[in-house]
Amino acid sequence: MTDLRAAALQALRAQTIEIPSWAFGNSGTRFKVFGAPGVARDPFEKIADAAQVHACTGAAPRVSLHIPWDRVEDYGKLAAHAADLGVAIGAINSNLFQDDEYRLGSLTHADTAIRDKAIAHHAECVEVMRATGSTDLKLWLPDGTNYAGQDDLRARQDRLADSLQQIYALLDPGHRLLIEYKIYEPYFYAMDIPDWGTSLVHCLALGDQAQVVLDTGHHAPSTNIEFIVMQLLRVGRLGAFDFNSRYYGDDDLIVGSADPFQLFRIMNEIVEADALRPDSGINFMLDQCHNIEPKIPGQIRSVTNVQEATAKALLVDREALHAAQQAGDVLGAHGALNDAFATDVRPLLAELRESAGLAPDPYRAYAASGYADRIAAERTGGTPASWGA
Ligand code: LRH
Ligand code: MN
Ligand code: MN
Repeated sequence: MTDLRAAALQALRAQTIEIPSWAFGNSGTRFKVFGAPGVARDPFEKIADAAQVHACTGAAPRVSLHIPWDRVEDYGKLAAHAADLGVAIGAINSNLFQDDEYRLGSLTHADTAIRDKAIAHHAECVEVMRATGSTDLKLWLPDGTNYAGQDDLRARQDRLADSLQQIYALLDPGHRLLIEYKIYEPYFYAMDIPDWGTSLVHCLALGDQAQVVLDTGHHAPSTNIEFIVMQLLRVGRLGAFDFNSRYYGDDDLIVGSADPFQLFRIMNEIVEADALRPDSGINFMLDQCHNIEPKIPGQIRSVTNVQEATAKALLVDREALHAAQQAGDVLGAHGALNDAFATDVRPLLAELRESAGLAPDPYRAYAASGYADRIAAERTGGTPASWGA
């Protein structure tokens, strides 16, 4: 147990979680966006808030950007600002869902001029990557159809494959194209990348620099997500997670809040495949919005929830687990997982933070920092950033 604990501490020390800039803007549902005091007004302030999450947790050193929401004149300046605050720019997310021309599709559109526009947007994103030092281009395709027969499903896949080839050709050697899938929304009959199989088929056709992104909120209820994790790991194509929690659909709630056991099972597959190592290439990102709760503490809670699930997965007695599996001991094997899941890992994580010179409880450390009052007083005037701008 002491060996396991020491190994867990070492692995946790190396774990990083990437946080999204859009978590720091005002967000809501289609019914209401609630404003929050001190909310960031521009990408520079979003990065400053993200840096607070890193300062308190020591585990969130990168921030994902979303273009055009985080469009600025000088990306070099934005990256330097991030570096000054101790964080770096992570994945660059493209946006294919807010232009009128995309009503019937973007990368799948029958009109070449509209497809070209959508491809050109990715050229802009690759320029942002070059200017900021980012290596991940993340593409979520919002395209789809609402009615059977509305369009030719197969022709749409062919047009998509062609568009993706053109985007892939824009990448530099150290870059990756991360392709995200989603079962439904904004279209409801057929999304053009509805599932991991479709993402994977396109990635395999593109080449080694293309990888799948698994957003935990993008599946049908009762989907076994850890099975997908295992399968993508087997074929070396799990590029990243978009972590969040869901009860119904794409709820974007705090990861680990709805079903901590599911998060543990996911992290268990990661640990089992030895894919927690920073060089495994898996980007553990959050994709969340904080509609009613305060945003910076919401991100801190998310990071600590991922850390707790990871710590539990690291504490699984794998020798006992494998021996029970081999012996056909159903409940013994299940029990090995349950024992780890039932462990209170908060003292271990407190020890991890203290050994790095941090406060043991990042949530309290943030509350005591006075940052929330400071930004509420300082960030007057200007337009608060919102999820979509
Ligand atoms: C789509 C999605 C995708 C977007 C983000 C804002 O639902 O998960 O990752 O880029 O939300
Ligand atoms: Mn996502
Ligand atoms: Mn989503």
